[in-house]
Amino acid sequence: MRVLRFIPIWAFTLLCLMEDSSCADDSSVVNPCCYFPCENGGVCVRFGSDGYECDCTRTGYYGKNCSIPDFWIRIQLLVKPSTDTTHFFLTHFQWLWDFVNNTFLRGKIMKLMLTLRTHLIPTPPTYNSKYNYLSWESYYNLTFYTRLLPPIPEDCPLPMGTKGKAVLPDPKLISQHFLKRTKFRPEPQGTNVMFGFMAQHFTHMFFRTDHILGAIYTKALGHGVDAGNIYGDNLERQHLLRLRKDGKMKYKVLNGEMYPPTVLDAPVKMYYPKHVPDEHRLAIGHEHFGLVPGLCMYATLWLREHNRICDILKAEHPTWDDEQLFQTSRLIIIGEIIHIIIEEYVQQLSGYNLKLLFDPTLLFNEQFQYTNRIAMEFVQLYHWHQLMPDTFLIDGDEIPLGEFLYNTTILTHYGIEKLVDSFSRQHAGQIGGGHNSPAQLLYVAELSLNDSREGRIQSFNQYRKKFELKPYSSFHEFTDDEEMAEELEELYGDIDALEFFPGIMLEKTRPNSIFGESMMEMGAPFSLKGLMGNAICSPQYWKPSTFGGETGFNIVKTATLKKLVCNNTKWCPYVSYHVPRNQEEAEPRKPSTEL
Ligand code: FL2
Repeated sequence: MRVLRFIPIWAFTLLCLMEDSSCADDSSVVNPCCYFPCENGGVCVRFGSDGYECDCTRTGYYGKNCSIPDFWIRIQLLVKPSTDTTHFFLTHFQWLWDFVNNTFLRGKIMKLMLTLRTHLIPTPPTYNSKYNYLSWESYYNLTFYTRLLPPIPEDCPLPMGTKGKAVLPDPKLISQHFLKRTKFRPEPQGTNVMFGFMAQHFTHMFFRTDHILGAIYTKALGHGVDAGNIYGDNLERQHLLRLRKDGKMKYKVLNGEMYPPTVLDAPVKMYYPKHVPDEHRLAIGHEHFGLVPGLCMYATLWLREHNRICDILKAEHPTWDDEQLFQTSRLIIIGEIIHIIIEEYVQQLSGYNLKLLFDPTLLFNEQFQYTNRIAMEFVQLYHWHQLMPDTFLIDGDEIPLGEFLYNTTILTHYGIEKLVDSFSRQHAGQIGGGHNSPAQLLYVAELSLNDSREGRIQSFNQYRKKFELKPYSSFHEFTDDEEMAEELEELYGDIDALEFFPGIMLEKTRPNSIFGESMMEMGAPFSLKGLMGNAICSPQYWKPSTFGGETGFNIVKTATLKKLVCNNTKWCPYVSYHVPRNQEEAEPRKPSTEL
């Protein structure tokens, strides 16, 4: 078998040499893997110049292209409800969920969702943007983002493989024509600007593309929730930001309140416009966070929370040194972040009536690996600039987006309470459906599209299949916007050539929802694997001693956004990830309001 396979190549080479022709041997032969022939997770391996084999091992399918389901898969396919059915069920029947949420069923269903979702993420990680086959380098080298699907082979005849046009559309055209906001469209689930800044603050700890090395590399080697946006993503930066006393972070006191230090006190690299003097340059874990007041607000809140926890730990452990107080506080902060993200942030995002539960013990009897690697596809789908409004309404003032960004005085001018209150009351924009990205931020979408081409990311429909969704058969099925469907068809030529990024952003939204089916069904597995795959969720770590005892463990287990704010402010503003839903929430808050 082996020998036979090599004869044609050998013969071909000889022929080449004898004929003395240019041996640009296979220019006429298309790499068969460019057709993406292997279905259901089968791996395409090229043999000879025009042969291929699909490795269907443990996919549950067999046949030349892994297209025939075995007995068990057949049964599963029969009983499995569609994702749209499941979604409808989870977002309706409030009375049923009111019951479920108060029984053991809440944990059971949460466990089922966690396992079903996280099983879609390969672990250990597989490909990266340089290797479309398994390699030690790809597994071991943490400077790469990983990839769920391998890159489109370099030698394919067309940019998307074998389908679509010879030239992909200009990124500027995509952004200007399909993404650019025409009129602000509020997000129908009631998501607010407070959520928008949390999304940005949270994700930028693990989305840190290294633009010097290229789009396929990351600077965040923690590959998950490590709070590197608070403490810095390397030891040197962390030490510059630390007070080196009682485990605390450096800070500055202004109007009797704690704020981040300036670069004069904590000399770390920060990006600011040239005209900003050093005494106004705040020093924060992430070098870009000084540019956006909403991010400075979260940075201040987490700084205060860290130092507050240090006080609590020190009171119980007077013998602990600075290092132990710092390290333990950091673990508590990471726990709080995961808790708030799952039970409040993802809750808001999902629109589910099931009350989401953060309880790592749910997975202790399951096959689950406590590792995570950030995927380039996750980076691509999390471009949610549509959330940003055109104008911020803060304490009666109207501040256009353009004057809000790069403004270093807003934070201390209004103070944390008024910013939280205003951001929590203001509607965010709808993410899905197109025509809702602020013009000032379109360049980011263009960069993202360029990155996706540099990484040779496979088509949107390929990813639909990877996440067990039905591939779209036409642009009209993909979007209800007739004009958009026709224009996209004109630009891409074939629905199977539609790129991942425009696909995920422009897909029709679900009724009254923040975005479409694909963003949700693809985002959730990445997100939940990253949150639950954290070391602190493992059986070795998830115990009181890790967090300095029951006190710290309870802080993690009962963390809320409201406590994060109100334990660290003088008065308690309206604080939530959704705009007020009733009269009581809409009631104005004053400096006298207590937690
Ligand atoms: C995109 C999607 C999610 C998170 C980040 C980006 C997301 C995560 C989980 C869920 C829904 C999402 C649902 C609630 C889930 O499966 O929970 F949209 C168990």
